[in-house]
Amino acid sequence: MSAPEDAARVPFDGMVRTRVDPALPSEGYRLTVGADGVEIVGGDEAGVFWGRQTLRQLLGPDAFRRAGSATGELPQVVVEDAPRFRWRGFMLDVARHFTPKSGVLRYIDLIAAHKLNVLHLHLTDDQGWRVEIKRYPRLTEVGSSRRRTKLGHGRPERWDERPHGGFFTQDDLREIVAYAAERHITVVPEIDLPGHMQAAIAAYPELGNTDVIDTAALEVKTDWGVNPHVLNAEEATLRFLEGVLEEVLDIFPSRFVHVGGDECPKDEWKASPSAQARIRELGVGDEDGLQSWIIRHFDRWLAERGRRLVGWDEILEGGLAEGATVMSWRGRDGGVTAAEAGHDVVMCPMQEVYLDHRQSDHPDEPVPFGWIETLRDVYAFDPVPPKLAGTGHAARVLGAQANMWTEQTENQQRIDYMVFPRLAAFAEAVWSPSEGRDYDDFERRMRAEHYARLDAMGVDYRRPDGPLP
Ligand code: TNX
Repeated sequence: MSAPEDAARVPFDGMVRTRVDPALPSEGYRLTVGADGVEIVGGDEAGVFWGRQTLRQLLGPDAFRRAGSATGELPQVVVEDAPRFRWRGFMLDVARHFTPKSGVLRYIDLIAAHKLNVLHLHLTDDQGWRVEIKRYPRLTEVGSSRRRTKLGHGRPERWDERPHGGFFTQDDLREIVAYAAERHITVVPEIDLPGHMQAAIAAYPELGNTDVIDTAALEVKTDWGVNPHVLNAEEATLRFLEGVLEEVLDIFPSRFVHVGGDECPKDEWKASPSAQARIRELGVGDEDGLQSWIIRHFDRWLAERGRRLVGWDEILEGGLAEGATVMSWRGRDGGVTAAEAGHDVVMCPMQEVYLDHRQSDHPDEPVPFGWIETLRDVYAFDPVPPKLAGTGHAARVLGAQANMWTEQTENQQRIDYMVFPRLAAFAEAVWSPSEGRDYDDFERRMRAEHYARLDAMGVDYRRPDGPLP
C-alpha cells in the first residue's frame, strides 16, 4: 500500500477509531486518514486487523520494527480494500527440520503483516513427529529425533552425522494457536497419513506392515523422498489414529483438519496378505480403494465432530471422500477435477508456489532444489486455474497456499531466504484482484518500500540482485 505522493500529510498520535460494519465484505475494511484523525471500519474484526496492517504500511518501515513507533505522519487517504480469497495460506514443514515455538510465533507476525490468514503446520513426517500426544508418548520420545540427516540431493551421499530433534508440547501449540488467533490467523494442523508415517512406525512398529517387513528395525528416516514404508490398514491402527486426532482436535479449534494422503506407495499393501484380506473384507477393490476408504473414514469421523477434512490431491485416487477439501499440489489438475465435482479446493501447485524451490540458476543459490520459481513467477500466479475461470466452479477455489518444505533448510535464516520476498508476491496474488496486477509496479513498490519493511522486521530475505550480498 502506498499513498499518492501529493496527498496532504497529517500528524498521527497513535489513536485509531475502529468499528465493525457488517455491510462491508468479510475481512474487508475502510481506512480513513482525515484532518480529524484515523478511522478503520472493518466488515468484521479481521477486517479491522487487516486495516491496521495497511496503516502500518502508510506509517513507513519503522512501524514494522519490534520496538517500532506507531506515531508519525500519515498521508490523507481513504483505502477501501477486501481480499479476493478467504484461504490465504502459508504452510511450514516443521517435521523435516524443526522450527521451535519462537520461530513459529515470529512467522505468525510475518504472515500477519502480509495479510495471510492460514498457517498450515505440517507436524508429522517420516523424518520426525513434532506434536506431543499424551496417550502415545513414544511418538515424541522416539519419533521426534533422528540420528543424522542427509545433506542435499547430490552424489556422493553426504550426511551431517549429528542428531536432529524437537517437538511442540501441547501447551506450546495452544500458545501458538492463541497467538495466531489474536492476529486473525487460523492454524491448520496436518497429521500426514497413511504414507509419510515412518517416524510413527519407528515409535510403534505395530502400525506398519509387519507381515511384509521387520518394522521393528525401522528408525526415524534420515533421508528424503517418497518412502515405501507406510501404515497398515488394520482396525487397531485406525483406533490409534483416532486417538491422535482426538488430542489434535483438542488443541486446534480450526474447522479444517489436514490428514495428508500424499505419496503413499502401495507396494507394501500389494505384498501384504493382511492388507489384501482387508481389501476383500471391505470390498474396496484394490490398494487405491483401500487408501480412499481410510480417508473416507476420517472424513466422516471429522464431520461427526464438526470438522472438515483437507487432503493433498492424491486423495482423489480411488474416489474422493464426500466432504473432502483438496489441496492441489502436483499441478492444477487435481484442483480442477475436485472443483468440478463440487469439492472445495485450495490451490498450491508446486510448479508455481513451492517456496522450497530455487529462485534462480545462479551457482551460489544456497538451496539448488527444484524448478526455478522467480519473484516474477510467483507474482504471476492466479489461484483460479484457466480451466475454471469464468465457470461456476471457480467459486470452489477457497484460495491458495504457498508451501515451505524444509528438507534443505535447517534454520530460520535459510527459511527466510526461501520464503521472502516471494511470500510478498504470493500475498498480493491471493489478496488483490487479478485485473490490473502489474509486475513492474510491484517490483517498484518492493524496492521503494517493502524491502525496507522486511529489513525492519529482521527478515533474511533474498536480495533483489542475487543470491549473495
Ligand atoms: C512433495 S507436496 C511432498 C513433500 C516434499 C515436497 C518437496 C507434498 C504433498 N509432498 O513431502 O517435501 O514434495 O518439494
